[in-house]
Amino acid sequence: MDSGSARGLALVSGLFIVAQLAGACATGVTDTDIGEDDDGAPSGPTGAGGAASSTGVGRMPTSASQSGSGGAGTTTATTGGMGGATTGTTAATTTTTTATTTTTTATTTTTTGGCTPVDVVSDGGYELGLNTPAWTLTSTNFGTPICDVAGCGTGGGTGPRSGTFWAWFGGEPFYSETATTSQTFVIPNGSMATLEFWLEIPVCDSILDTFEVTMDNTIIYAATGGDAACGNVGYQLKTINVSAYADGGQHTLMFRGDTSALFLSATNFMVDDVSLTACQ
Ligand SMILES: [Ca+2]
Repeated sequence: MDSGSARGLALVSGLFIVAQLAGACATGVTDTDIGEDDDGAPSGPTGAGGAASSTGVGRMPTSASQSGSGGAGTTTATTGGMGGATTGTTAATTTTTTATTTTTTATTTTTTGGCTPVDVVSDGGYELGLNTPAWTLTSTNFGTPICDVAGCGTGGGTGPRSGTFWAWFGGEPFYSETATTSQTFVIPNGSMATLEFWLEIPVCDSILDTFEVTMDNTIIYAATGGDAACGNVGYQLKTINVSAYADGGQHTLMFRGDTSALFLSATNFMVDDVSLTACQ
């Protein structure tokens, strides 16, 4: 009797687990919706149930009802909490890298001998919103490259790496799109300067699509729609030595995406958490 009851109980439990798994699979289908509808209707977090058509990777048209320029306080808070980037001289970008970078801070600070690291980029996390005054913004189709999830969707990617906003280059399945964010600042005269930014390329359409980072119109980083990172969800840190520009003069940093719609899909270059750290 007892063993029979136990088996019966096990069978019921097993059926319950199967039912749970089936439920989990059904939920997973919803999650396969990797982008936004292009019809302008907010799809919301529920998505379209995983149709996964080629248009699903595009960006929603920017609407006028965006939440706008909130979040400045968030930027300040996260920057203050960081303490140092990969080189240890950066005032950091986001809380998620804190564990990695904190350990290098003390070392580098001492080895640079009196260097006072300063991040010359304003609003490097784009948290001042869709029309952040810290950056000069252009976009052929969307008015601004700056996105939040509510306005743009995620294009198959993470969305913001930190905070609420990030810069999305591309995202247009049917038309050519050129988008830029640029900023001019003075890089102190010193021995070193390091540019860091986080890049994600969750979807690619064509190798002809390009992403470039320039300093004074000189390309210092480039990727294409044929990049090895295409299709990878998750931001990757890019670190570029820009010490050649540490001369006390003004310099202009630009992020630029040029994407076509060759195969009627989108290439999505996502950028967040930009910093340029120099000694002064
Ligand atoms: Ca951000």
